[in-house]
Amino acid sequence: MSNPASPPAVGVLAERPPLAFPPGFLWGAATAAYQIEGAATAGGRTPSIWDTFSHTPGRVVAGHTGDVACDHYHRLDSDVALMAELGLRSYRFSVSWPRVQPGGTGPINQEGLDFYRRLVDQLLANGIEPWLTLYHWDLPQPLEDAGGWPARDTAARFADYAALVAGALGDRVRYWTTLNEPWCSAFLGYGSGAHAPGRSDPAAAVRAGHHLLLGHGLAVPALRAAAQSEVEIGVTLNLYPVTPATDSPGDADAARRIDGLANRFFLDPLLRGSYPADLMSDLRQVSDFGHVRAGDLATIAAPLDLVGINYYSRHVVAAPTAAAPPEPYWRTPSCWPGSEDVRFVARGMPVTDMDWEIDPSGLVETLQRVYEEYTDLPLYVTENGSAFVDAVVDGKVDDPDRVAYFEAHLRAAHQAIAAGVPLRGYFAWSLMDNFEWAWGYTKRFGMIHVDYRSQARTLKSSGRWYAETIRRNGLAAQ
Ligand code: IFM
Repeated sequence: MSNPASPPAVGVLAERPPLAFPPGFLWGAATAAYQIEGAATAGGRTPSIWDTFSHTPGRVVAGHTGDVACDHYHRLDSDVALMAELGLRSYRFSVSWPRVQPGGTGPINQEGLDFYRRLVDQLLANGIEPWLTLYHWDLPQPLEDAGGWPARDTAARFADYAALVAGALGDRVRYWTTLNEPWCSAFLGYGSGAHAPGRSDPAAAVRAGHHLLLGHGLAVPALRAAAQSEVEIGVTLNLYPVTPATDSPGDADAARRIDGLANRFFLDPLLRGSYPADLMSDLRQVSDFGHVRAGDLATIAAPLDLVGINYYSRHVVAAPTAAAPPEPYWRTPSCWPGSEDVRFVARGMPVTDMDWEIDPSGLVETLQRVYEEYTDLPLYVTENGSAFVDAVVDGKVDDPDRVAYFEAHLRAAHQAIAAGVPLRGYFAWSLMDNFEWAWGYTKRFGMIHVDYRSQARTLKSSGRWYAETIRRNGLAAQ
């Protein structure tokens, strides 16, 4: 007699059940302006900090720049046709600030704006919900010259820009994200210097973080007032579960510190209206938080309609030791002011081409944490994806590792929904291969392969798989 509790006989694979997502689940793909548009000087666009940075020798791998990128600016029609082919329900893109408001102040640049109006209209015509991010790292260079994000005035300039764009597109775009991943803007841009503008000054990074939050808080009501229809406004954070490598008190404290800098620095002001006391104490050698003025935190905690979460991996950390191994740029000590001595530990799990450990359970944890500890607002995974080395063979790109990554993370997203998390949508990163910041074009995240010489687009097998997932509104049994 067979025992019902015993595992399946050898050679019989347990079938994974099909998973249906809730009706109306928003299936999307995401990109960002500097990573795909190119046309760096077209239509009145002026330089952003990423133009300056990428043109500075030694800053980006192989001297790559976003001058041409995927030339999306000139290929809008055919790119939207590809989105329609994928069956996307939504497309998350960012507006290039220096394209629509060259220099970062003054009136709107009609030619720049027209590009986004055409994009939005074409999306709508194809039944694709536009999702607009106002700031995905391309600060107009003159604003950096005037002090950049460490300067308080930049927050006010951002709110003006938000109102300009909302006044122009608020009648047709429903979903708005103010900032994408302010941790990166603050701590990679001004802490480690691995991202534009390439400054390495921990105190400036902390001020930048605050002024990004303040800019968000000022932009939310400005945007709502300027839009001529009902809009849903949120912010996108790149969140990481932070796990101690062992149960030692030292490792637990390392995890607390990194969690403070990576997650709570942003979540607490936005959703609780305060900075965590332990974080401020950890940062006391770096900043006395004298840049925080009365009323700032109430401004930052402006009521939102949704929260966007970008999830890629987990941080596993340990207390300092004398010999810390070299780390990828985003784990360099200068990204973590006040916690420079914490060690990031690799667990030997499979990694992507970014060297990021593949850990879908971290997505469930992150979604549950935000819901249980911070907010019952609708949540969206506004980015999730993986870089792998892809090859075009006989005109085709087969990328089973990326399919497996998406599948595992969508199973995790479904698990979170089943546990009660109000997750309303998922955006694959990325629609197409693109300029991966300091890595230039050497890392490919796309569901569409881009040949940067010919600009030919090839749908990868992950793109076909995602299209089928959208069509089914869920995952098939395997
Ligand atoms: O390419 C980036 C994107 O711009 C922001 N989130 C992470 C992605 C992969 O590194």
